[in-house]
Amino acid sequence: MPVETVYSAKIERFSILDENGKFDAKLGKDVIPLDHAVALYEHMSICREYDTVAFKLQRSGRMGTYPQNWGQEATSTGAAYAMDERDWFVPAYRENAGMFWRGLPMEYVLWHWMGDERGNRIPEGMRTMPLSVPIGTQMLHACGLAWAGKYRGDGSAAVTFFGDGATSEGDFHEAMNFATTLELPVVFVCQNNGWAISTPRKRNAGGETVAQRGLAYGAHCVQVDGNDIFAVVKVVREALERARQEFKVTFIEGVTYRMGDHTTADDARRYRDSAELELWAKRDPLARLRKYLEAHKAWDDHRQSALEARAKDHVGGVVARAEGIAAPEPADIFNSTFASPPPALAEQRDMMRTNSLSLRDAVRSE
Ligand SMILES: Cc1ncc(C[n+]2csc(CCOP(=O)(O)OP(=O)(O)O)c2C)c(N)n1
Ligand SMILES: [Mg+2]
Repeated sequence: MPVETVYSAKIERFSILDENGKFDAKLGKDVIPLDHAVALYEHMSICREYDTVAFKLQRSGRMGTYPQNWGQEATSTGAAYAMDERDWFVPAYRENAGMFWRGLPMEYVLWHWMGDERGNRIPEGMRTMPLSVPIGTQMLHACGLAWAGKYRGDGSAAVTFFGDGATSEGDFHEAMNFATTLELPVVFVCQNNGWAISTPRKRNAGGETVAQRGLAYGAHCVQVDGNDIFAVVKVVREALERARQEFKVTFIEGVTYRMGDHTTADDARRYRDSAELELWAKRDPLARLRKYLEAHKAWDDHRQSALEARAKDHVGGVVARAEGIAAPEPADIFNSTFASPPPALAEQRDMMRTNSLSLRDAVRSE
């Protein structure tokens, strides 16, 4: 019996705008018009300011834990830009910039991290899911949303985001299996930021690339420079066409880097080399887009200072709105999981109501 190759594969890596601002005119043709590139740069810059302010809110005791998105803005913004309104955006927790591009008011994410459920009630019709902290669960939700879209024939697709570490969770494999065998219009976007808390990528996911993890399921798999918004838009746009027209699943590995700590509860200096940070600072997604815009005479120092002032102003308004609403009732933590709570939870809720009432009465009577 001869030996035949029954399967072989390769992973292609897409890059259009490199870290020095060098642009591949052939691959990058018609991907993002110049005026849109300006709008995307302004958006990501405002999101960067937001991220810095959110970090300070936590440090000054005005918010709970916060995971910085710093350095990863291009992957989610590029994907959101490539999507239609009918598509579902299904994030983890480093996709603020993409959620905001979809139109989510910025105070919602602050409310979430302030422990207020109102941050998870996404405005009707936005087709954006609340951010997901349990690692991997959202990929299965994306499959359900895509399945519903396929059943209804509404032409929608679901784009879900997760980290490199999440690809070692069972949920990832179940979602890939589900999506590929049922031929669902799902695009899987892995933000490979090099780390899963303090575990480096090579220790949390084997193989040369993370992208190849999708091959076993029969997904179309590509790697992209996740800090290059042009390349991200191109691969997500193609993946959405593949999803809509052929119900073929795409797995995209966006190679990026987490510039901050894992969350505000972490100190990455304990396990990470500063040389790595310096290397990735040079690959910053905003800096390279600014170089591109300057080369096309669409940006200058004057516009930059005006933008920085506008970003500060805008984010200041967001914080005022986030802090300006009445505090939630403690018993509200029981109200957002079940339509009708199971008896054990109802009992705990009632107990909490009684306790917080008696606590309030005790304080008042003092
Ligand atoms: C189901 C589950 N297990 C464990 C955790 C604790 N946890 C929080 S973040 C994280 C690492 C995630 O790494 P990765 O998927 O690479 O995402 P990143 O934080 O790097 O964006 C872990 C294990 C969790 N939130 N949920
Ligand atoms: Mg990671």
